Amino acid sequence: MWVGAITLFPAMFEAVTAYGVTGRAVEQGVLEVDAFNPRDYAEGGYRRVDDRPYGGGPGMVMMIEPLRRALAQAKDKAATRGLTPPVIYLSPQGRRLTQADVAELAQWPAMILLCGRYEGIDERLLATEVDAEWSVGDYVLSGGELPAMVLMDAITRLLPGVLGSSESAEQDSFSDGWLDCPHYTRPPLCEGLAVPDILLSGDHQAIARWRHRQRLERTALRRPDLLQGRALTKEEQAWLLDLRQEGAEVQPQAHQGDA
Ligand code: 9D3
Repeated sequence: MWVGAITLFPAMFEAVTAYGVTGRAVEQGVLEVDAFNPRDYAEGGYRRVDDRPYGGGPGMVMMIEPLRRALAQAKDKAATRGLTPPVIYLSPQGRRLTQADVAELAQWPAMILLCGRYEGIDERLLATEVDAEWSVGDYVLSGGELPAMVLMDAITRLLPGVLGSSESAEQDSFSDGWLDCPHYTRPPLCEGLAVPDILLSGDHQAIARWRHRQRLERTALRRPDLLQGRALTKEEQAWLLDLRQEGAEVQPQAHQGDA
């Protein structure tokens, strides 16, 4: 996947391109990131990219022209590869990104990620240039770069060949959309805390069942919203009933077809 990043802070993207799973994807040529800095396309000795908002008020607004030229450069670069990427604007006004959205975006061969700073971008640039608008959550950040990197990281993990087979097998397991089970490694006893016996038993079927149940219980207790509207097997329903009888506050499962 080719990603063009429109950003006043291109160096921030080294966090993605130089480290870990995403860094390896860049080395493999599975991910390519080109940054385009509106500052490089700004005019005058001051290379201004922001200006005061019409109508008054605090903060500054990103100017249209430097952004338009940076976008045109990104599109030209993509075109040399036969690509016509959508322009995605990371913004608090966008739809909140989910794993399902990430999986759809991972199908594109290229995208241009537009990162705002200051109070935001002149609405006319957005109206004419932006194809989709995404938020990464309901909290206030200082700009679109970290959200763009969050999106790139989430997408890159889904690209063919990026994760090892053991890591990617996890993705199509039954538990997709549930919370993970607890994990343990050596030593078996640490400051009086033991690893659950079953994990040392060597009984792989029993271990799989225990993990399955842990996932369900943790999801029911911590993120009951993730279970709403999901069909559960008889055994899973029985586990939830046990949890409730142990005194936990677990919402009864809505059955498929219930409102
Ligand atoms: C304090 C400024 N706010 C006034 C009501 C508006 C505002 C402007 C710019 C809030 C945040 C930002 C910068 N944020 C992003 O560019 C951003 C973002 C975010 O802040 N939270 C979650 N997802 C995203 S995607 C882009």
